[in-house]
Amino acid sequence: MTDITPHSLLARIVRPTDVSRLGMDDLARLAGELRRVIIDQCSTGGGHLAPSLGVVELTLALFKAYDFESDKLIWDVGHQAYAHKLLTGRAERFHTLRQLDGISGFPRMAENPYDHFGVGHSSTSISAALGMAVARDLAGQKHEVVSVIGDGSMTAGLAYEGLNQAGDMGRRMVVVLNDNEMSISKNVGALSRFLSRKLSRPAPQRFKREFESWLASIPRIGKDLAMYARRSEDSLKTFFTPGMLFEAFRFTYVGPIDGHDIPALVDVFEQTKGMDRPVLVHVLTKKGMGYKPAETNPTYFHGVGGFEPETGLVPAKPGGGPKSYTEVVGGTLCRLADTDKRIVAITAAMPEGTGTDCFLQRHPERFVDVGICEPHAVTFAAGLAAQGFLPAVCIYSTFLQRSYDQIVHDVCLQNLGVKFFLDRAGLVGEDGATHHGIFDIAYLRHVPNLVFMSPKDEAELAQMVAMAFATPGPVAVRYPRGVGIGAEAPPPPAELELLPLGRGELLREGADVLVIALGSRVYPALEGAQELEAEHGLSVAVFNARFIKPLPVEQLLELAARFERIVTVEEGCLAGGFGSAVLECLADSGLMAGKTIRRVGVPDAFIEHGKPKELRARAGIDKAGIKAAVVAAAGKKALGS
Ligand SMILES: Cc1ncc(C[n+]2csc(CCOP(=O)(O)OP(=O)(O)O)c2C)c(N)n1
Repeated sequence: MTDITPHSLLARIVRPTDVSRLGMDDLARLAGELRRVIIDQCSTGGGHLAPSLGVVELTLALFKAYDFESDKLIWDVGHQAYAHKLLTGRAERFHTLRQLDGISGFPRMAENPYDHFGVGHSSTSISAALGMAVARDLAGQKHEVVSVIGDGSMTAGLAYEGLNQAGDMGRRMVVVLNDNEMSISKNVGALSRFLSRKLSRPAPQRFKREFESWLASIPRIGKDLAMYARRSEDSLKTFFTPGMLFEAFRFTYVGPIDGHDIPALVDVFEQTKGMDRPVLVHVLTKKGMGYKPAETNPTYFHGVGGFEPETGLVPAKPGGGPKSYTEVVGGTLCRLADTDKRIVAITAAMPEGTGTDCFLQRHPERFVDVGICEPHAVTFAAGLAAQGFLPAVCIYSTFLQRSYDQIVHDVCLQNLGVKFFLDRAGLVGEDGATHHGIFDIAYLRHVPNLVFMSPKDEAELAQMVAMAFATPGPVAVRYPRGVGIGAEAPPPPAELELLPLGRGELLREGADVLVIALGSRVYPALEGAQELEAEHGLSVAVFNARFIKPLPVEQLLELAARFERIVTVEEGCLAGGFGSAVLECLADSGLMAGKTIRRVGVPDAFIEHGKPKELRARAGIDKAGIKAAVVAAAGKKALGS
């Protein structure tokens, strides 16, 4: 529980101007208070601790220098915005962070007038800031526009599209590059190396000196060249510092600046205000700053569940529980790759989140972290597949949304053997609307050549991973966040029985209603069916579809010929989802006449944050929701008539 004492500075702050009135000493004190509240809250309710701790001083300096009553502030990803939330009238409700009906873990325009742009997916801030700068100029207004983007988020092409346009348009805006050398894990990519502080270390400095003296040694023109290089705007200093890159994008580069030095930051932001052009302020911060456990292990504390605040220790989980779906995919991929040297694992900045960190340990030469650039990950995989490799693209369902065109145009159109593993498919919980993986069925099931499946439990998931590599062409598997149901451990991959393509399994016979369930909803449907039998005497059959594409058409038609009342169940959006596919199949086969069909799935609305269990209940896709739909489909029969 967050403790904000009445005597604290934080208790007196409800809007940004309350911060800008404070002197430097009070700002330093406030930084300490913010850290304590953020650590306390994350220790009980979980959240993005390390990113938020890293920008406490930066946030205060921005609030001191700018007037966010009129100036605009856009956080990239928004997982670092807890101090921002606490300073904008949400301290009282901070204990509800990420909870059902509480405040969101990310900035949201609907939540607060100082959340100027909603975020969750990375690398959008520069584009949005440019849009706001152009809107300001069109409207004849004068305010400042500031965006804050991390070095990890700068690995996405979208960030460069924004820089490219912003530099060309030359509008007044400030991009703050929050460089902590980390994404969730260690940051990757050539830019990350380029930004690296190693630039100011002896070797490159010596290289600069040597380069200058080499220039000077060129007969006749050398001395002039060296002098020109030293003096000109494109001087060697600029050339060999991060400024070079941003100056090439026509940004004025300022930095690097210590991102924990509030007076220095305020000074720089005040100066940039007079510049009528795009400016990039390069700020160096430490992820997890001010909390030793998070400083020492920023990857673990990037996004955490509960922990012991004094020590940072995490309560030990009782051993021997079911494995997570993520672990099953990572483990199965590793073992398949032991014998099949064509398998390459690809992650977009989430080795731990996708379980591919074990692949990195076991097969480092065939593991690639491309950074936060899901579209590139897919086309990169297509290139590998075109040369006979079998890339496993492991990306959360929500982030794969970005790669739709690459999936269609680069992979499926060419029928390339890219295997997609969509983690966190379904309602993910506390991260909320930006992170739920509920659209993948709708955005993939119409793409030709793709085989698309979803397992009922972790054992079936292992079979599907093996099947993905035994099936030619593109294959996708979707599976939920969290642990499995405790299904019996599958045999080693080589001994796994391959599933028949496009065939599901009838798990429960029945006479009154047929439930056609997919993936995570199969077991709730089974349990619901058992309860309905006991409670209402309803006889409910349950079919595990397994395949979204190709649909188990033959079996569906046989079953549909027997049942007048049908319920489809999925953990995905109803519009264009699995139930829609079943309806299309029945309609196309002329089997709709006289049938009562209900679809259970996520309704046409964005689902907010909360515990997965609470959200499934609210969306009507939990066991109770399934039972209600079956009862409704059964009609009079359910009432015993
Ligand atoms: C499109 C997309 N892919 C993946 C993620 C998951 N993600 C959240 S934060 C993060 C790392 C961001 O690194 P950086 O911008 O440097 O911020 P830091 O956490 O280091 O402060 C990642 C990969 C995301 N939010 N959006």
